[in-house]
Amino acid sequence: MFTSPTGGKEAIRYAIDILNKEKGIPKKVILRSQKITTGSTGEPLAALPATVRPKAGKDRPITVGFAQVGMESGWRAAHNQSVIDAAKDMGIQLVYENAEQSQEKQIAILRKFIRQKVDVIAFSPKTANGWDEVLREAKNAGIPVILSDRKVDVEDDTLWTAYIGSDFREEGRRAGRWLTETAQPGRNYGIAEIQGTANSAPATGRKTGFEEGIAGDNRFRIVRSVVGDFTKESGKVLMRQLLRETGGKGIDVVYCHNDDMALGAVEAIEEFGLKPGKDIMLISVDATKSALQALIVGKLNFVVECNPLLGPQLMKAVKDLSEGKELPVEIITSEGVFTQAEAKKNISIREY
Ligand code: GYE
Repeated sequence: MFTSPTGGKEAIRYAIDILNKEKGIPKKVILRSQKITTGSTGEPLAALPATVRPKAGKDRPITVGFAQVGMESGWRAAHNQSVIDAAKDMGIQLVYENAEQSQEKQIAILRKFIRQKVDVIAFSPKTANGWDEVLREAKNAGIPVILSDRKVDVEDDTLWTAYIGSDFREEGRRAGRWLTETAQPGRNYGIAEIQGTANSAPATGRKTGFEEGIAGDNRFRIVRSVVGDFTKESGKVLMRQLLRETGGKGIDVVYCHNDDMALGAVEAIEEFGLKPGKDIMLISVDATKSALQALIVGKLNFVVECNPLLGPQLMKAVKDLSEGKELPVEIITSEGVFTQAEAKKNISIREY
């Protein structure tokens, strides 16, 4: 049997937080539906995630172990700073480690946090799989885990307490929808896709969503789909390869899963002697300042926002946990899209 939470308590709580002008109010929350089974003597058993342990003393700050995935992009740098600043603002002790794009290192860091008996673990999982064992160890140690920015794919979803981040599939759909709405009628378009890190939640979601966004429109065909790693270098190298393989023919649009790869692709297209944004259209995701600047000068054509400023929502979730509140299973952040006109209007107020 599964519970279906009404959301009344949470609605009032968030309304009070909004009135109190609390930081980190999410755009959308999804509540956890609990699986109820019966125990050996027939008593109902709810499968629950770990909850934060009672505080040893009132004056001891909450300790959060944060395992960052790497420093691969402008988005990641903004995300990183947002987490560090929010911990400081909210008086939360942050134990920070960076896994430098290695899942092995990230797992070792989580084990170190478990040994250190932190109150809460938060991390941005590099890829979706391979976390069941270490998350089981965290749950057995009674340490709640909050997923920041990327989800995991595990057998038992009570191994993590909450996910705070974006709807990547919707980001992909927004990119695809813009293309169908602005492309010329009756013309065929060859699309090259430069994906983010293989098996990472953003790459999987953005790929699926984009295909959904252009589905049924026979003007579009994805002629190449290659795998990068969200770095500018990977975008440049892969775009060079695509241009070499095709002689620059048959690729009308490049859809990049993040800005850094798109800006790398721009450089490769210019090197090849073509005009990015004109000879070849480019669509990107993240909406960092450098991408909006490229959009303004016409080297990119459309940018979908992915909000990296998740720190306040993460630390508010930690605070709510420490006060014994139950967290929503998903806390989705708000984000939009940018055409060249919107980039010109907003560039000066962008925080990252
Ligand atoms: O799009 C990219 C970063 O996980 C949403 O990872 C994040 C992605 C983001 O390297 O720039």
